[in-house]
Amino acid sequence: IGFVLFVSCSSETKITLPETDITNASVIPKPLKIIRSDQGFALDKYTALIIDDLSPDILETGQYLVGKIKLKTGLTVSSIPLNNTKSIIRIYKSDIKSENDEAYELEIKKDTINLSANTATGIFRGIQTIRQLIPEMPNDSLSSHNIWIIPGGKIIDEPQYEYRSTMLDVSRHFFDVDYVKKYIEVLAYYKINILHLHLSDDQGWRIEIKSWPKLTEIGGSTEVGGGPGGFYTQEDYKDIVAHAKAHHITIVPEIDMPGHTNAASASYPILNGNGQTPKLYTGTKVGFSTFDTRSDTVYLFIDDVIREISSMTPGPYFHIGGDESHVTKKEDYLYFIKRVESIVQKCNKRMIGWDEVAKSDLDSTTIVQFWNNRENAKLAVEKNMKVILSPANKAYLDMKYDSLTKIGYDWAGLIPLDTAYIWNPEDYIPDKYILGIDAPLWSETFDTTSDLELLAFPRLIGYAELGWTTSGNRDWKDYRSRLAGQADFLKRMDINYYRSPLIEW
Ligand code: TNX
Repeated sequence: IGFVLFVSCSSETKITLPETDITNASVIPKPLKIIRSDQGFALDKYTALIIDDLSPDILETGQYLVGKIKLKTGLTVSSIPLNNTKSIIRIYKSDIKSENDEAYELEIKKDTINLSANTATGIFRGIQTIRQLIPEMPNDSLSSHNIWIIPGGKIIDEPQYEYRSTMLDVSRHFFDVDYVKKYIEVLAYYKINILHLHLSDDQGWRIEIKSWPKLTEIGGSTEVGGGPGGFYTQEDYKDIVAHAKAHHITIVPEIDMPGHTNAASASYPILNGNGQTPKLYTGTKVGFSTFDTRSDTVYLFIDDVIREISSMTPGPYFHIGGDESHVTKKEDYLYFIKRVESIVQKCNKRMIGWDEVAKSDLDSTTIVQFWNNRENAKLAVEKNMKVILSPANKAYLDMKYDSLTKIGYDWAGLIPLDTAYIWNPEDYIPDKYILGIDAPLWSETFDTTSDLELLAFPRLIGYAELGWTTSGNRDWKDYRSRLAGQADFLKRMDINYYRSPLIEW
């Protein structure tokens, strides 16, 4: 959307009026309630931002908004009203009705924007909505100086699910701290609140463990295709966690085991228990490695790994993988998963595992991530466990869009934009068991950030909406036009994306 053109009755003069219908705005995810008022707010060089709260986390969100307005419009919003100030953005904590921690209310009037929430996170989510409502271009026919008209009305909003995630596989190919930080900034814009990092696999161990230094020295030294690999030092990891936290995003670390552990065993051969030192692996096969599940040393090792990572991870979750352990005996697998669960709990984290873990005798607080096997998801529900949905044929970011996509896989099918968007988590399991959704991006088939982005965008934007917006508020046609409205943002962020022919970009 841009500006609506009105031709006046006296014919000659053409006046450009701004779009003032807030229900036409390209906001993603679609908010819970939008009420239009048609009284646009004028953002200009005199606009001030007033924060009625002294807590540092709220003040920080205000600073963040000032920075983002500057980036998009060039305007420096003042923190005190100026002589000519006619419009004020007000941020404050208040008792809004919702009990959801991420809920916010936004009221946009002619001279004021009121953004309120019960928490800094709610404010932060609301700020993303404000950012998306600011038009790309100023409307200079209204005044001698530039004015960005924000459409007026009221938005009452909160997410449907508390876990709205994407996973990045930094093991098959490594992506550095600066890139992950940029990625986090884009996720935040679409109100995604979890970044799941797949930190270990057969091809690479990517996180420094002080008590087992060879993991990164050896296990981090290569990747699929034989490239140089890499790893995060603990300082790097803390840096990522802090950047995520500043964007109200939780990092979920994953150490995949007992399968997918070739890089670990190549670093410390004692872990596989078969008396052999495996070579570093740079191929793309899965399911050939396993830890020795009956070795106490293995559990000492896992204890150290989970403890060191947990101590740097403020979020409540620890993902232990558990998928495709094809060379681990069934009883060994079940025993292993249960024993690892107790280690995770000892470190005060809630365990997450890929759906195979549901077969083990686990605590109902443990979370099952459905990716492939519906029986496993059913088992989880029977055990009263919460489930994260990642159905591979709908939510896998590494599947090709169509047969022409140069990278990606198609083992779970092709996933064009409509297939990615048009499905309901509730069609898989009853709503009360759904913690949320996670869209995984496995990285076997690409090694550049431009290819990474081509697979992630724009599908990830649709998964952000699936996690936030209720099914009654989702509509493919309406989404299509709002998605077209994201092109300017993606361009500004220098994000590569697939120009799907289904969208009128
Ligand atoms: C299956 S999904 C895997 C990954 C692969 C992916 C490729 C899952 C839990 N395991 O190891 O990278 O397929 O699409």
